[in-house]
Amino acid sequence: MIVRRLQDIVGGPRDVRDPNGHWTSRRLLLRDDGMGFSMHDTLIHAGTETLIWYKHHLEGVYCVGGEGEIENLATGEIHPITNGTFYGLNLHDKHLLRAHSELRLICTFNPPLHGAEVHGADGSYPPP
Ligand code: 9YT
Repeated sequence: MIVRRLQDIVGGPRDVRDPNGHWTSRRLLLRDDGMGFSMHDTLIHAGTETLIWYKHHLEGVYCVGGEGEIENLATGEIHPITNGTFYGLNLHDKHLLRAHSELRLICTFNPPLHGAEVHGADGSYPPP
């Protein structure tokens, strides 16, 4: 059984900062933990807009705090995000993520991240 607490991750190697300052990802579960997915407690900082396109991963996201929106760049649809909103990028959907206030998101990735990934210029993480 794996038991971890956020307070033990903050400030350590599993606490990954976006080089552009848009988000902070506290990586609770990673590839080497062997569960087939990763799970992160992620903060999207207020006032940011981030291009995301996970070509090599599927991501499920559950909002537990803050307010923002996601714009699907294939369709132009904009969906508000608040506490209790889930979205799943089942089509590797290219999108813009905007945080009106600080968003707190629980993110899961399949395949799992290995730990230190940050976004490339196209908004993706490298292939596993
Ligand atoms: C929602 C989202 O994808 N935010 C960017 C950070 C990423 N989810 C992560 O690695 O925690």
